[in-house]
Order: sequence, then structure tokens, then C-alpha cells
Amino acid sequence: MGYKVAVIGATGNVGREILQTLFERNFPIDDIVALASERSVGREVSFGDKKILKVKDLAKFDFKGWDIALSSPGAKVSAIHSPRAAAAGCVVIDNTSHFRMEPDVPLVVPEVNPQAIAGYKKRGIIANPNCSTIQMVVALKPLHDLGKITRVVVSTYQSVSGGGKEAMDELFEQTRAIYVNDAITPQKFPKQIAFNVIPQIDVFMDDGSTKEEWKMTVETCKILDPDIAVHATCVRVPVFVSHSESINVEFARPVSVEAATEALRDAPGVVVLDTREPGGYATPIETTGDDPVFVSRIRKDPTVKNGLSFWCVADNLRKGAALNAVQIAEVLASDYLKK
Ligand code: 2RA
Repeated sequence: MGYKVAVIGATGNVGREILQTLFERNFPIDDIVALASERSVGREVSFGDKKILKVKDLAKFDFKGWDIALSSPGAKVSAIHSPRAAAAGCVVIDNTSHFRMEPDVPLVVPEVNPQAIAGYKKRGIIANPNCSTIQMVVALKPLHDLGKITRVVVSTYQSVSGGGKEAMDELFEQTRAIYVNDAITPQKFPKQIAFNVIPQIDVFMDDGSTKEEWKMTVETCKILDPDIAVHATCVRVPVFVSHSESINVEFARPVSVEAATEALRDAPGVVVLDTREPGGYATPIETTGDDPVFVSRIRKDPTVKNGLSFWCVADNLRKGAALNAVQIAEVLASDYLKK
């Protein structure tokens, strides 16, 4: 016996990846529906190799009798429809930023805080964290268990797919325009993204940081430990898929490179790729389409008392979004909504 599953925002980058991930992981499904805004109604999306789903109108959909919704439309759409689905008895795994910091909504990365899933009973909603946070906390968790992390300084190199399909099209179009000498007018990004890097993701906050940077700080504290200080600089780079991060960690206790490497090798969801020779590290190209969080370049930071630095790469559409949401659904199904 399986579940009745709704995928909201089914035509977007993450929605399509959720459908693919549910299929690949053989999630027990009795019925599946693809939902999106009115303008996408009737469009077709694939569920696995053989099944095509015709998109239905989210605004008119009645969630009564549906078990789980995996939702990734915009935050404003989620604000309306996630509580509506939850009120009808359908547990929502919400991939937008809207509910993440609400105290009665669990924010979950299954490798880090699966116990928090139980909190879904309060609102019927579980929030999926931001992509850049997810991959970082998967790597930080075994290190925190080892030496108690006190401070993290992270710089990100985020792919354009984090900004949606239009952002990917903009990188493609700008790259083409440069080769044929056409004019470039940035639209989705604040500056030219092709052959460039942009130190701004999301809007600016009052303190000069951006909202993406703020998310990395507050979400890490909510998921992993409220006492960890996190300072982030988030940068968009002309890469289509997979985010990279340079992460510097300070511990309460000394942690050797060997112990950190061993803990990371043993950690769920982490693959260590670190041979200290040319090419002996992960890059976005070869991690795209893969599930794990890849960790490379693990080394001592001799400028602080107990410091380590490392490099971390993951497919932002999979572990950073769809896979994490499906993993939450798997725990929900096996531990809370048994059929
Ligand atoms: C980005 N983190 O990469 C965002 C997507 N959630 O733009």
C-alpha cells in the first residue's frame, strides 16, 4: 500500500527533480498529481520513464484524502497553499523560505536532525532548508559531534540553477550573446553573470549582509546548534548546477585532519574526495546528478587555535532541494504515516 502524493510547483527546476527523485527511489506511491499555477495547467511533466502527468491547477485542487505534498512554488504561493493543504490533512514538505524560521515548523535535514520531523504534528508542515545550508550542515554534523564547532566562516560559489530555470536561461543566453557580439542586458541577475561572479544572492538586509547569507546563519543554528556562530558570503558563479562552498571551522577542542577525515568518511550522505594531488577534489561538473555531499581539501587552519578548512560541493537541485525533501517524506512515511 502506498501514498497519495502531490508535487506542487511541478514544472519548475525543483519540482521536476522531485518527480524524478520520487521515481528513482521507488517511493511507495498509490497516486501522484502534478500541480502548478493556472498558466501551467495542461503542460506535461514526466514521472519516470513511462508516465506523463498533466499539470493541474493548484488553486482549484482539493487536498482532502492526499497524504503528502512536496511543495516548491514561490514563497508567496506556499504561504497560501501549504496551510490549505495541511488543513485538509495532507502533510506538506515545503521547499520555500516562507515557513523555515517559524518556531512551530520543523526545519529538517535527515542526516542531521531527523528527530525534528515529529514536530510536523503542530502545523502539518515541515520546511526544507535552503540549498546552501543543507550541504553545509550535512558536512558540519560529524565534525560538530567530534569537536563541538563554535564558529563557521563560509564563502559560497552558487550555481545559477538556484535562481530557477529563467536564471539558467540567462546564463546560457548571455554566454551565446558574448560569442556573437550581441548586447547583454541583465534581467534576473543584478549584473552580467556570464564570465563573471556576483557577490549578491537574494536581497540586502539592514546590516549589509544578503538574505541568502542570513539564511545560512539562522538555518544552521536552527538545524544543528543555536550556539554556533556562522558568517557567510554568498556568491553566484557562472555554473549551471551544483553549489560549492569554502568552509572554515573553529572547534572548542583540538580536531586533527585525520580524525575529521575519518568522521566525514563515516558520515551518512558524505563522500570524501581528497587525494591532495591535481584534480583530487570534487568540482560541480562531476557532482551534478549525484546524491552525496562531496568534501575535499580538508586541512588545518593554523591561524586559529582549533581550526580546519575544507571544500564542499553538492548538487543543489538534488541534495540541496529535491532529494532532501524526498528523504524527509521517506522518514515521514516509515515512522509517522505508516500505511
Ligand atoms: C539560490 N539558495 O541558490 C538559492 C535557492 N534556494 O539562489
